Amino acid sequence: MSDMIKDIRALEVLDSRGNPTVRVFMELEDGTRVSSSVPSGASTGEYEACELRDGDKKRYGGKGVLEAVKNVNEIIAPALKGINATAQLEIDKKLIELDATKNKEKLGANAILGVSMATVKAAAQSHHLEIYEYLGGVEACRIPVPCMNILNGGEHADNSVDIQEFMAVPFGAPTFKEGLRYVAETFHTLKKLLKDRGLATSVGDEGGFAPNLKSNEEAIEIIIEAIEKAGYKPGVDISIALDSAATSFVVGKKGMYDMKWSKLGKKTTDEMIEMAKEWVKKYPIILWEDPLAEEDWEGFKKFTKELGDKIEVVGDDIFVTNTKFIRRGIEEHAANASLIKLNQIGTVSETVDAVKLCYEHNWRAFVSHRSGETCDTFLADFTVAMGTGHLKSGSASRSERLAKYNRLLEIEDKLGDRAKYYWK
Ligand code: 2PG
Ligand code: MG
Repeated sequence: MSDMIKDIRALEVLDSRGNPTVRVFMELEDGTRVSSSVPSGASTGEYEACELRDGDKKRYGGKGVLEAVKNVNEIIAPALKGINATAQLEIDKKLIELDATKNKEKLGANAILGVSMATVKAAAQSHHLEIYEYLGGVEACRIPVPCMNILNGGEHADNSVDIQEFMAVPFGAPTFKEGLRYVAETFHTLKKLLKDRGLATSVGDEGGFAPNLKSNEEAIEIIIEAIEKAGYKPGVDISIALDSAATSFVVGKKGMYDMKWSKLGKKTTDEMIEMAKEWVKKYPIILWEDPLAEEDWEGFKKFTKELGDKIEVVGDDIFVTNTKFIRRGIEEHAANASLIKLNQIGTVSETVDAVKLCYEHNWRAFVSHRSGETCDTFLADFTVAMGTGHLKSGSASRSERLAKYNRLLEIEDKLGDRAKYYWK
């Protein structure tokens, strides 16, 4: 029986925010059947691959993806039928050629990625391999440290906190299973602390709490308290990672930021860096993503010069998982790590290229979910296959977030003694 692609079909389904997204079904000649669902961001970088939306205001406020679905069914499916599912590079190349635009705006990166991921899944299943084994081979045994986003702000919540993500990072745990327990317990302790203070315990898009606090620093302080009350040592067992998603703070002219949610007021790039330096001195911060806006390359360089030897400086909106921008970042020392989101670039092979480029230059690669997710767990396998050592998949609530963490528990269990867990 052959692993040739027999059929590809797409369907419009809903993501964790109730917005339409693309699900792709693939069937091989040997009877293998898989499906794959595409996530969607809220705080998106300007140069991300295009997420094709119908724009028909009569359906889902214009967010329908029927065009992308049609592109899979009518353009992509006929072009890929008969190709072996193991020919990932050939298939991804064909998808890029069929689209033939710079940012995948013709077919839609949502259509393309759905097919690209489904191809990996189908090939793995057809050859009786786990996805991480198929993609990563014998080397795939490093389980990532789960950077758990326990407090949400910015564009991901309706509260008074500017920083989009406050993550608890159990880098001192001996295994993934234990690390996940450390931060899940911290999450529950935080809930109790918030409740005791009469603060809201409702959650944001990524499952973290979204209370109205007086300041961003109060958020860090209450998390440190939660870590301690849960029985762990801040900076030893669990550290803190931040994603400012600072592109969402930009106002007026370049290099001006407005931390509007907390009403902290306007800050220049230099003032943002000074604030970060102070926080890094004061708090056990291990990683800082998008401390500045996507167009503030000079600021990123300065930030990295000041703090790059102390913490991991991750670029998300500035690099958008695109080797062109990551390469510039490496040359200009604008960070020391890149965020990795499959749908920012649109195919699995291009995402692998982005990770490899980071490794070649001693950068780290930080794999990420999107704020709009599905229960697809491809991300977990992908992270193990790439051996990135860390990932973020939201909090200890909302099943679409936990689906990835639970899959990692499964992989760690399956790998047994071969599983490795360490931060760096
Ligand atoms: C981010 C992501 C994921 P979004 O900024 O890193 O946490 O958010 O998917 O909204 O871009
Ligand atoms: Mg980000």
